[in-house]
Amino acid sequence: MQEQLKKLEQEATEKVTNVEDLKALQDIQVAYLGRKGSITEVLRGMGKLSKEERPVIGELANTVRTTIQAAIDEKKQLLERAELEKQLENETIDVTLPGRSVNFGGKHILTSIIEEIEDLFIGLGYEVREGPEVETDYYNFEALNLPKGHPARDMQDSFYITNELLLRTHTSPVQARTMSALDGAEPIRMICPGKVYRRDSDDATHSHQFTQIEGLYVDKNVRMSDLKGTLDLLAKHMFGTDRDIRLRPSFFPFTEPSVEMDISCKVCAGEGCSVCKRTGWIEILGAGMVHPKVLEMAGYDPKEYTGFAFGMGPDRIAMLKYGIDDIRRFYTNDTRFLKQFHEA
Ligand code: FA5
Repeated sequence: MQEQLKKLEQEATEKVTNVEDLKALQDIQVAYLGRKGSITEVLRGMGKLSKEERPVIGELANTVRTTIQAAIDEKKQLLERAELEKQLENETIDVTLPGRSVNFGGKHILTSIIEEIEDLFIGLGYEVREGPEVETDYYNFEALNLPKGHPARDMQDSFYITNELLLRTHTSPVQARTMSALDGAEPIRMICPGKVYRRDSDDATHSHQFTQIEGLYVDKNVRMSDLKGTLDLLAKHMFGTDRDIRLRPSFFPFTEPSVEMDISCKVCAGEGCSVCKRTGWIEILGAGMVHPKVLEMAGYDPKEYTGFAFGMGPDRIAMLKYGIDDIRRFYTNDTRFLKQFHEA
């Protein structure tokens, strides 16, 4: 039995030395020291031994057990450390790898253009106002000298919600709203940026939803030359002095006389291209002296007060300023396009 125990000790410690993973080590522990393990099996035969032999074999069995357990414990520590090192090695962070970039948002180009125009007019003493995008027929048309059935309503194809409500086709209703609110009591200098909607077919320079900025100046002795000077300043501020502008006589029922302002096309340098419809010019705004009837309807005495108004398209201004070939780029949200205009 002594020999058997010695043999088991040798066999077990050898196996422990050669084992390479924790699971196999656990199996060795069970196979030799477990309740049904080899050492336990040997000790079961102790009953057959003489009184003298029993303590000797008992002591030896304990020593063998302790030796095997010590070998297993030592190996366990070694294997656990090796496993940890392997894990750490696999999880190493390569600090030289490029970091994950964060996508920063930025102002939409139209917002920047609107703010640039607002800054200019605030500097000239104008205040910035707002009006509703769902507008009444009265403010969108009637208060602007466009009664129901007036043929000039066809100039602005509209999205009606009910007979009396529509998506505003221009920012001019804010003129009428501002004047009516003040009811002839004081002079006005205001601009109003906002979204407008028309049943226009989309093409390079037309969108069914676009932006406008309205301007209104009402006071005593406001003249056409004031309007011209203001528009000239606007053009120089937005485009510099090297771009040509022209004013053409036009017609709007709410202004008399009326003009339209064109800027020379930047895409083709005035040569003619698809953006300017081969004319070398792009229309950016309509303007004129406020019609006496409009002043009167809003409570201003046209004998005492005169005024000018303008409505411009910031979309077209952005196109002309940056040589953008299609208005639809502002609304299709291709971030590669929009990012070009983000401030660094
Ligand atoms: C008007 O909307 C008038 N309310 C402007 C006005 C205001 C005249 C005050 C007199 C006094 P018009 O329809 O021309 O006018 O539009 C004005 C500007 O909006 C145009 O010059 C153009 O720059 C822009 N615009 C018009 N239609 C579109 C469209 N479908 N897509 C993009 N921009 C447009």
